[in-house]
Amino acid sequence: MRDEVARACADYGGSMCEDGGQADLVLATSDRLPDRLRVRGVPEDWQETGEEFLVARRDGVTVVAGGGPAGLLYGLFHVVRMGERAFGGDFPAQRHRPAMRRRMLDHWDNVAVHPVMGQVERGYAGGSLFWADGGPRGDLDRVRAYGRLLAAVGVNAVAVNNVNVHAAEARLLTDRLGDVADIADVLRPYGIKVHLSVTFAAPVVLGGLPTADPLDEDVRGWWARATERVYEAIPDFGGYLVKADSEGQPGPFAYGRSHADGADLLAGALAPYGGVVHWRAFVYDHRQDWRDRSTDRARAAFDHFAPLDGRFAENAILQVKHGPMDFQVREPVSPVIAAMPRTRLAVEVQVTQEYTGQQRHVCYLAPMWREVLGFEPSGGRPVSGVVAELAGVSNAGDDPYWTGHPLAQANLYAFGRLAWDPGLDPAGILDEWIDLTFPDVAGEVRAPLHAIMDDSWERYERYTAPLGVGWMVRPGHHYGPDVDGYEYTPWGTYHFADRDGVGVDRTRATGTGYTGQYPEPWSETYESPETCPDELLLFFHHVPYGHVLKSGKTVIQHIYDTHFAGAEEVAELLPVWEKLAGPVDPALHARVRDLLHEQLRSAREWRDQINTYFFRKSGVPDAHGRRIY
Ligand code: GCV
Repeated sequence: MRDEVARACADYGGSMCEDGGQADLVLATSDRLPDRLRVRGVPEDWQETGEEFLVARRDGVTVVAGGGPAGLLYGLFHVVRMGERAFGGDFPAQRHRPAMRRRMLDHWDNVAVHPVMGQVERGYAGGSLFWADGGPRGDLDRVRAYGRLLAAVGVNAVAVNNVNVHAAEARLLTDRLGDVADIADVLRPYGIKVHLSVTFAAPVVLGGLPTADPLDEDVRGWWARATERVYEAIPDFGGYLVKADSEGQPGPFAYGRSHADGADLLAGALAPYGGVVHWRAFVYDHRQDWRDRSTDRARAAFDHFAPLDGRFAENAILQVKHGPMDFQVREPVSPVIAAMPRTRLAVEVQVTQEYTGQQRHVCYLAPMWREVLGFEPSGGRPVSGVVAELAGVSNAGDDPYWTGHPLAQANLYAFGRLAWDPGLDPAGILDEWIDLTFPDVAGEVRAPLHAIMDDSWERYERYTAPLGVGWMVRPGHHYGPDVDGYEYTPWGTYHFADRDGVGVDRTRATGTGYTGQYPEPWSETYESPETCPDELLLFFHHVPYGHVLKSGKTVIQHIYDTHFAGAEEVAELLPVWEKLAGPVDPALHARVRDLLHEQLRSAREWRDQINTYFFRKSGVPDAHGRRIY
């Protein structure tokens, strides 16, 4: 903390004193605040976890009182966000505390370069910040800078390796633990705990046991001993993150055990030390038969986990992807969130833009996350009130701009801010990011950046897969259009387009029954094409191309119009960005310009492939006679 303030003084002027005498900014944990500076007007019990802080200005002195060291650090960064407002007129005490108890970034970073997925699975920002070519990357200064960046947005937990745990990564739990401890030491001053993705098969692959059965005594003993050693090396270790029985990862199903059995095994090992296990609900059959229309991947998480509600240990957190599929540009909110009131839940979002343009397209995701967190699954409580935690798959790497696309930094920023306060307005968050990122030219860049970014999520949706149907991406790398790429595959991701119509019938009446996983009012709302929101129509229903949307357009005309419009809008971004050539650093400007050209090329490709595909399938011409191939 002292270093942080000293650095600010060195960069911007001012000096530090230890007794608060003549200072115009006083920073102290509340127990060390002199009486005369005590912040008044707040209840005595305002501190709960040490992450809260108070800020007030009285008689020309701005006081930040932290509930603990982390709260103090967050308070300092809050003052930075406030800028001059923190030192204008007096203002009464404001209490700040995070809505989400854990605000966690999961890195899908591999220690050893994976032959297909590379150093970072679904990473679009260069290499890993932690690992390179089979070992630690060795640049702890960069890790320190990352910790500082994350603390500035309130992130307090980081999982340092991929949930797909391969051979080298498995050993982080045992003989490579020192590498994890080094990262933990560097992140600790920033209030960040380190978590580790572990393989459920660890007792077999690392311990040489014949089984990883969660009910086996030797297996329990192995995990207890392994965990004891972890805490010897890292006393404040956060816990384990597990992807089990999913996309080839081992899990409890192999032993005829449930996922509650699996999670509780690890929760039991972690409990004596206050650690937690994050157990992912991303469990589905990726070896489906596309001919079988009764199997529905969207149903899987609910079918597996809802019956287990109440069976998870206190320190087990079920981590649920925000939608039932896999981070598509538009999905309904996962029905698991409303179905497990007796289980601690974390909702997982994807900050890395796997399906939203891979950090080559501008796609500001805060509006999507705001919508997810504000959705009321049942009984008037928003998702943000139901779940205790927000987890995000990190979009950062060793790229000089952290995130590949410089504007994708705003997603990292927004993730932290929404985890802290899910009620924040995405445009307001963007303003904060603009002020902090372009402090000298914020006034000049603000309007153009809002024009480019505010609507970028829905713009991306307009030129890609329509009306909630999702996918239509190139299998494997997931960039660019391939309408039938997944259609006849075992992955369970279909659109069922034929000459008459498109979409997936997930109704109770005639489809897979998925709508029945929602409580009222959503089970009814989604059941009927009349009440289903347009943007999710094809997720829930198979409809004829002539089906008329609430907008008054037919589905086919909507597809044509949005694709022409989306690509056209991208073309309009280029001149907007060109105007920023003066105020913005030339290298950053050039990077974004190149990426915008790629976005335009890709948007046109999407437009033409989607429009051509549906024109050829349906035979219905565009009402406006535009060019379709
Ligand atoms: C880490 C999707 C991605 C995978 C990812 C998986 C998951 O399937 O394409 O790369 O694996 O989600 O969330 O576990």
